[in-house]
Amino acid sequence: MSLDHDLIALDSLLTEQERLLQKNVRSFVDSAIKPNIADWYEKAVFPLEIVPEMAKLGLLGMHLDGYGCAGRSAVEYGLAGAELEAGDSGLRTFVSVQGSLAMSAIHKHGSDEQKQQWLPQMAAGEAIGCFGLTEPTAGSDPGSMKTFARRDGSGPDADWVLNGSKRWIGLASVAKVAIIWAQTDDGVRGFVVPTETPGFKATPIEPKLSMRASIQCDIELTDVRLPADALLPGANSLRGPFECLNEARYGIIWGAMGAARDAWQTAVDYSKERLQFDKPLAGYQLTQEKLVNMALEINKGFLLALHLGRLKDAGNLQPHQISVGKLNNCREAIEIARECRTILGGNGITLDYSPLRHANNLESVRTYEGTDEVHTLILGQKITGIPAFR
Ligand code: TGC
Repeated sequence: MSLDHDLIALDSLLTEQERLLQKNVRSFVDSAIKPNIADWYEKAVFPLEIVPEMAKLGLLGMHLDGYGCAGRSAVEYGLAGAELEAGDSGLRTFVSVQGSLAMSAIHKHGSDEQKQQWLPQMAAGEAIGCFGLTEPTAGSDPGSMKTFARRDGSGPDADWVLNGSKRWIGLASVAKVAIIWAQTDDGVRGFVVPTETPGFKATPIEPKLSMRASIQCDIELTDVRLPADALLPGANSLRGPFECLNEARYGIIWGAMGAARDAWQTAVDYSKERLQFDKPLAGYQLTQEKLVNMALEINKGFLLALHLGRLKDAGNLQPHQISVGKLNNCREAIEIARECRTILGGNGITLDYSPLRHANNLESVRTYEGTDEVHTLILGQKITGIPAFR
């Protein structure tokens, strides 16, 4: 499939190395994901078999340094995310949960022993990780989490015992390790929990109308006993998980535009072939206006993503700027995917075409990692100085 959306020579803003990575991931998506995604989506399976291929491409923890990670730039991570989400949001979400959340938590906040133990096997795709922050009654307000970690005894070597529940945790039922955030007597702390630990139970949430080629789970933690060194030493408050969320939210800025681009290209191709009243749909002014308006937003969305990526690579990206990108690009992408469906008419509601699948997935993407409403209020606070959360 050709790609016609680039009206402003976006490619010219990329380096040779960035273009090569983009090309390699696109070709992986074209050969390994696109031919199978409708089947995976219909059957609601996450294709575990492609994890080793993603690892081989260096996509797991790709923007992290050392410990077997690829050490790629933020822009390269974003470009890969866009290509993966052009395949399906569920596949990009796996890379994001693995690299931006679970591995980032260990990389940013873990001890050297925790990094040595987990990061190489996670980068190699031999261990899947998940990130347990959200709870059944604590979504936008993770500070109200009820999961509690108590020390069993005194002194630095005392075990931790975790009790509570988590919800909407990506990949938890296939994960080997979970990063679990819990209240303690000293505030919110993070724990590295091997999922084989007695008392850890993950159950997929089914059936879903979105992200069907991905897994989201409930987790129950019942007297999960951990050694003292399961604590992430570098995370001392809610700031710990938020610093990981920044990474995942950044990836979404790119990913959402990848889904939009794929939906749009599908609509362009269809409209050129589909005849109505003896003329291709693409020849009607109404269709052209839709295609043009969507192309403008895709070009602007990618420009925004690239600008924020360059800021991130320079070490200057601020959390509120991530909110600008996540809010705008998710909002535009879902509108684009829905508008593309209109061009496909009735055929657009089948799994033969990607736009409605992308639109359904984007319902999740605009909700996780901070809803539209949360990012609006983060920006409202930035502009007015007044937090409207409480
Ligand atoms: P607040 O008091 O404002 O902040 C607490 C501490 O965190 C710091 N902080 C940040 N630090 C870095 N980056 C950010 N983006 C940060 N946002 C806040 C803050 O400076 C403070 O630090 P310190 O040192 O003083 O302790 O906390 P609040 O809860 O009142 O904040 C309000 C709000 C709404 C911004 C925050 O709660 C929020 O972002 N809520 C949305 C939560 C969210 O995104 N949840 C998604 C969870 S992950 C998930 O859904 C799983 S998806 C992946 C999967 O499939 O598993």
